[in-house]
Formats: sequence, structure tokens, C-alpha cells
Amino acid sequence: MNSDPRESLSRRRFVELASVGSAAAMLKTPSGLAAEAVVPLSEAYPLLTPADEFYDVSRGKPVPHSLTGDALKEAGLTPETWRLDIAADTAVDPPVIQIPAQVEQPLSIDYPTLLEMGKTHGVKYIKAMQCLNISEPLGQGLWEGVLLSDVLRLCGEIEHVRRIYYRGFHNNDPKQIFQSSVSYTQAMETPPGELPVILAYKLNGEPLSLERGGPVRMLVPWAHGFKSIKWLQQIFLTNDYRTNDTYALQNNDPESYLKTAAYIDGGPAQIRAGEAATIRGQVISGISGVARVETLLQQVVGDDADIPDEKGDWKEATIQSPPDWKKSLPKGILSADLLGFDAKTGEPSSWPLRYATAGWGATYPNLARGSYLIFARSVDQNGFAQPEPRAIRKSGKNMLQSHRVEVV
Ligand SMILES: Nc1nc2c(c(=O)[nH]1)N[C@H]1C(S)=C(S)[C@@H](COP(=O)(O)O)O[C@H]1N2
Ligand SMILES: [Mo]
Repeated sequence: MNSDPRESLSRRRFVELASVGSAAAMLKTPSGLAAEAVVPLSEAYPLLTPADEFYDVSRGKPVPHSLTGDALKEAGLTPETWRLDIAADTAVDPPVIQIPAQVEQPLSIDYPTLLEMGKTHGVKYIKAMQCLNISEPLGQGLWEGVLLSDVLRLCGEIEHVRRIYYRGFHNNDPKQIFQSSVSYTQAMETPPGELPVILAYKLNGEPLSLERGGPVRMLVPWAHGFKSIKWLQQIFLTNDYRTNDTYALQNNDPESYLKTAAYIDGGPAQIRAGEAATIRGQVISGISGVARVETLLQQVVGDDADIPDEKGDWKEATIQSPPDWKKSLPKGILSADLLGFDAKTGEPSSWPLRYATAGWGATYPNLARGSYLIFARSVDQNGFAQPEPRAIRKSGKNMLQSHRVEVV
């Protein structure tokens, strides 16, 4: 959210000093210990984040996942009471909308019907959740659901529809509506090798928890979290080609893609001369993919930090190896069953996985006494080093981060 405390980290121009304390707390590890960073990357960064350990970004008063008992049933947020309504938005607004959208068969689908569809049409993929306004990814899951395109096909003939917008439960209070949208094309067509928009009802092999947006949540793989509407209940098909995202009204670029970026999670605050400084973090693969992660060591005086030279002494960091899929996926789920993996070999089409995170680590041995900043950056498949490509800040956070180490 815009008020997230992690947005006000101290900065000097484009340099973002990572707050190791808050990030380490997220990982539930002690901060500032040399030993901490030495934990193997595979242990520090398990493939899947347990559903209740995602960093939660939810609006509404009360937040829908705090409802219980009858209130939860009245909200339509139990598997027995949940329904998804799909209808045309028939508004006209010349010259933008000249002809109203038409939907042959408006629908109201219940949870068992959606699950039944999933038996023949279900898909699974791994994706990290990341907020446009918070640097660190919120968590990573194995999501399962049915394609938005398959659900829309149930509506029969649809005409004059250029955009799909959708909302979740909002306490029956129009002021609390939080909605998002995709274009008709994005909903209906998926480029080969890309991941489709789905209506997700499972996370990590379990029914999607209320906190993560259950019974059913929209999942837009290439986008930041605000497109992945939780507690999904309504879909409108409209001839208004403009984005209808609540996030757009909050000064965010509603059409942004996930950005490739490396983030720093932890490292020692203080070490003794001659000891090694090992830092680590996560890299997220955005629309432009990940080629590598690099780090740069810079000696500093006082509190001043300069932007490191793009062509400076950047060294390639180690990216976590792909995990043992059998051990990392929920029981009974094979990597070959997942989108983004080869159906025969079970190998992923890229590593790090598309729209997912992996851990990275770097070690600087034998540091002499002094103060240092260690910077980290990703380099994408187009050869761009973070923070490039640098669009406006309201299209996702990919500022350069650094970690400070005192060698005493
Ligand atoms: N209904 C609803 N869906 C929502 C939100 C919300 O406030 N209400 N927040 C969005 C934002 S901005 C983000 S970043 C993600 C966060 O997902 P998470 O809480 O599962 O980590 O949910 C998105 N979906
Ligand atoms: Mo967000």
C-alpha cells in the first residue's frame, strides 16, 4: 500500500539503502549476524512460501479475511456461499464507448462448478506475488485454477467487449471497491510459453486460504499484485477500453509489467578485519527475464553513498540452483504438470522461473578495516542492468539496493 513503511527508506538520489532489519524480520532470521548469511541459499529461499507467510496487502474495513461465521457466509466467502457473477457493463459514453457491450449468457458460477471445470481444464504454475509499491516480493506460490478465457467462453457470444474488469468482496461499501482489469486480448490469448490469467482456487496444493483471497482469486502472472484481485466475485465485460483499475487512481501505472530486479535481504552489519562478508537476497524475473545478478563493493566515508558506476567492478553473484522439484512441490504434483515446464523432462523453460524469484548470494573475503556498501543488481535477458529499464517509479520498484558493512 502507499502507506507502507518500507516505502520511506532513506535514499540519496537513486540509491536505496536496504533496510536489513525489516527484510530479515520477514525471513524470520536474526539480523546482523555473520553466520546468518552463510545459510545455504536453498534453505534461505525455499521454492514455495507457506500461504500464511506471504506479506499481506489487503484493503477494506474490516479486511475480508477477518470475517467469521455468519458474516463470512453473508459475504459469500465460504466455498458453499461463493459465487462469481459475470455480466456486461452496458454503459455508453461517446465518443469513448459508442456501442454497449453485449453478453449472450450472463453467468453466476458457484464454487463446485469452477472446481469441476478444473478437473478437465485446470492449470498450475509457480508465480511470485509482488506489490508495485514494495520492493521485496511478498511470497511465492504454486497456484492452480482455470483460465479466465475458458470461463469467459461459457458466456456464449460476446460483442463489443474490449476490456474485462473485476472486483472482490468490498463489505458492500462502494468506497471500498478495489478492482482491476485486463484487455480482452490479454484475457483470451496467451503467447506461446507465456502464462495465462487464471481464476485460482488452490495455493501450494491446498484450497486457497481466505487470507490469500480464497475461495477464488484472480491471478495475472505478468503483473504486480494489484491485478490479482482477492475474494473475486464479479467480472464485467465492457466496451470501455480504458483501464478501470483502482490502482490507476492512486498514481500507479496500471499497465506495468513485473520488473526484473535483485533485492538484498541480509548480510552482516559488522565483521572483523580479514573476515568475509557474505550477503544474499532474491532476484525476481520480470517481463525481461534474468541473465545474472551482480554485486559491487564500494568503500564509503560517513553516511554518503554514491551511485556506483554502471561499468564499475561488478562481479557475478551465485544464483541458487534449481531445487529438487520432487521435494519442493506438494505431494503428488510433478514439475512436468506445471506450465512453464517441459511436459516430458519436467525441466523449467527458464531459471530463475518466469515471474518467480530465486535466491542469490555473494561473498567478499578478506576485507580490510573500513565501511563498505555492497550494491546488487540484476541484468536482464536484454542485457539491461538494473535500474534500467527505468520507467517511472510508479511502475514497480527496481531501485538499486545496497547493504552496509563495517569492518572493525
Ligand atoms: N480484493 C482485494 N484484492 C487485492 C488487494 C486488496 O486490497 N483487495 N490488494 C492487491 C495488492 S495491491 C497486492 S500487492 C496483492 C497482495 O497479495 P497478498 O496479500 O496475497 O500477498 O493483492 C492484491 N489483491
Ligand atoms: Mo500492491
